[in-house]
Amino acid sequence: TGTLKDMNFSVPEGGGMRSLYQFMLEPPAVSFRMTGEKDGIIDIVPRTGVLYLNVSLDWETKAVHRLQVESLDEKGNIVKGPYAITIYVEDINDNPPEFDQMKYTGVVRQNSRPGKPFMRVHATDRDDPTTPHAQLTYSILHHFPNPYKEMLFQIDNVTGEISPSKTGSYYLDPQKQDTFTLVVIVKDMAGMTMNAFTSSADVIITVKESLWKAPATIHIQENITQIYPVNISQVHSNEPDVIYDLFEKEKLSRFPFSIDQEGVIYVTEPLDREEKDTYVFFAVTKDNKGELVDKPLQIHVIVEDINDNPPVCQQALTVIEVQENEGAGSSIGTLFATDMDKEDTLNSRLQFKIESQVPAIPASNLFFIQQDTGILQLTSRSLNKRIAPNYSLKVLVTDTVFQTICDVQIHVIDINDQIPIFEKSDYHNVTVAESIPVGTVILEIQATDGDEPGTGSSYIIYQVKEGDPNNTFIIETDSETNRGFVKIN
Ligand SMILES: [Ca+2]
Ligand SMILES: [Ca+2]
Ligand SMILES: [Ca+2]
Ligand SMILES: [Ca+2]
Repeated sequence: TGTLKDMNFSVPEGGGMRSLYQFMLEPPAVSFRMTGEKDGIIDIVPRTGVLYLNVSLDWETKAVHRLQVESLDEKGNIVKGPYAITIYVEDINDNPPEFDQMKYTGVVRQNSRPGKPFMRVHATDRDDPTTPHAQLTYSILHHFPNPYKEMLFQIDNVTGEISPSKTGSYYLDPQKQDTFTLVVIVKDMAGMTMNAFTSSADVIITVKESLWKAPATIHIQENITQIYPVNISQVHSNEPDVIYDLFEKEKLSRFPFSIDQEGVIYVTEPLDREEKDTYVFFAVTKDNKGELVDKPLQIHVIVEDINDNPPVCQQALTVIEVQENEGAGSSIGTLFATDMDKEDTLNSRLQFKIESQVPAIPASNLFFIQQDTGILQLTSRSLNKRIAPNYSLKVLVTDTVFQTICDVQIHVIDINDQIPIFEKSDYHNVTVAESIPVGTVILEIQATDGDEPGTGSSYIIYQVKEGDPNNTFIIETDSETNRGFVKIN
């Protein structure tokens, strides 16, 4: 009890009918009168001054009631007041949280990033949001079906956002299971007490195939003339608003591919198979902070060959020696040529043909070249050095698109009819120390040959005929002097 003055009260909601206070009558006052936000709940007994509630207060309806009280004399005139009486209603946890929907539906793509939300649930609680009574926390109660040890989905307990778990990011596969039902619950009191209220809702999740898939190997013909860049493929992220980029592993000085913000991949310039015939790189997606969104996809490009390289003579001039006594049909040598186009294809298949023979004596067709091997043969007659010591051939080498002329020179040399003769019949003894190093020359020997100098006919090959079963010695020939050097092998 107390005298009439301004007063504040703090009253918990609920609790039913009760009296809060009693004001004392001070003569000449004989009664009290209350006005303001009584709302049919709050009043004062005029003769006793008891301030009372006739039913419970409700925080959710009205959190503050502002009232005025005056005291009156016999005639009804105001003695004191009005005084301000303010009743603050204290919240109690008397409302369970409620989901906005009974049932939610969402779609998730296979291989989505773990923790990346694809949907959210939301609940409200009518209790005082500044108290734990309306502090909500979300969790997953059931997960149907639940085929792995860990759940495929997770929920952010504060925001209600649902995302694939690490397990889900790895295992979700619409081929195996394309629908899941989660029962999610929300608790108030931050879920911290047994007395918290709980509500639940169903979440139906559909799993869809990942859009983020590597395209099949891309085949690009080399050196195509068209307007670059040329669209060669496209990738699609599962996430909207990602930034597409290409990542090159090989660190090429020139990287001839690009990607646009729709995921379309381009080749930016003509490719040359003979320079590089395959490219491997990665398509990546990033968010606006530069973090990777999807796992990088490997892109594989094969450059297809076209016939864009002519045959090349292996030597500017191919020189072949032929002895006078070689018979008709003898193979006398091979013209070698190459082609940089893809091997074992028609683009690099070479064919040979003799275009001309100078001099054309005693006939113009003394030589024959095998069309597909380049092997040269004598046609029918043997050659005679007195008629012509040299012939020049022009050989056409073709890959059916390109042609190259290769020069061949034929040297006609004497018949190899002279035998080599040693200058001495006996070189006596040579004494060497047993520690002598390998390769040391221990003896020089000399023989001569009467055939044409500087040709194979007069070149002398020395061999140890007997007395050296273990090949302790070798003999090398100086090709200019025909001198032989006996060395330790
Ligand atoms: Ca509540
Ligand atoms: Ca309440
Ligand atoms: Ca070619
Ligand atoms: Ca080519």
